[in-house]
Amino acid sequence: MPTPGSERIWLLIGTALMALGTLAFIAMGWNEDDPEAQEYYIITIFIPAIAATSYFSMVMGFGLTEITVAGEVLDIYWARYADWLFTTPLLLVDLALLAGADRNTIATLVGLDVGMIVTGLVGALVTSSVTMRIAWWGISCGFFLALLYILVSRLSAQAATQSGDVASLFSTLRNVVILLWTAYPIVWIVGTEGLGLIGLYPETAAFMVLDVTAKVGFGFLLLRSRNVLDQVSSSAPETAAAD
Ligand SMILES: *C/C=C(C)/C=C/C=C(C)/C=C/C1=C(C)CCCC1(C)C
Repeated sequence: MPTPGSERIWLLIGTALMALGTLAFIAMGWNEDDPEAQEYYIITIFIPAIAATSYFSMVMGFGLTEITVAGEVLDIYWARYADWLFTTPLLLVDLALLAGADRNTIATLVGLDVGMIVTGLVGALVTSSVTMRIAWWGISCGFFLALLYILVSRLSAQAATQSGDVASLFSTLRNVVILLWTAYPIVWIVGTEGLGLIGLYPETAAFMVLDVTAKVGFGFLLLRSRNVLDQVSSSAPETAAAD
């Protein structure tokens, strides 16, 4: 039986892996001098860098608050949401750049994403009742479903006009996002924030594995395809800046 606070081991491992991911991406981008390919490196480096600081704040107990719901004390790691508020839009911008998306599509994706994270945070902090927490989870899932819809419809249609290699890298990364991101609301609802079917120890481990895969794993898949990134710059001439 894990003792209270023992979930911090996973937070410590998360901090280390995010920091290593950041350093690896910096090293991978060091010799990139095409400004448009550099965009991907800059965005993708910030993702694990932000997560590393958030994880560190949770290890240190800063990103943690205690709330009482129906007489039960819950440990809520609010710093996750601060991390996700910035890192999930950056992940979507990476995907959107690959797809050669227009500005409206990017704005729609980011808006839905911010809606999802902010309402998820409300769900995590509401103390009135478990039902009310689950209602906010449901609202957040609504934003998430709309986001998934834009990913598979509009964004995929735009990616299909890109060259074969770019389109195929896009679909790989899009599928990784759909699969991994769908696990988050499930972990949340079975975990301590929701129904409490699993404890904080396994929940923290699950979020750590998901976060590292969705950020560092995603980043490796994207940045190792340097020849593909060079093709995007030539095939998608700054549509967003031109209009
Ligand atoms: C690197 C961090 C990532 C990719 C985080 C993704 C987070 C989500 C897709 C969270 C979704 C949630 C809902 C859809 C319902 C409410 C609870 C959340 C915030 C966990």
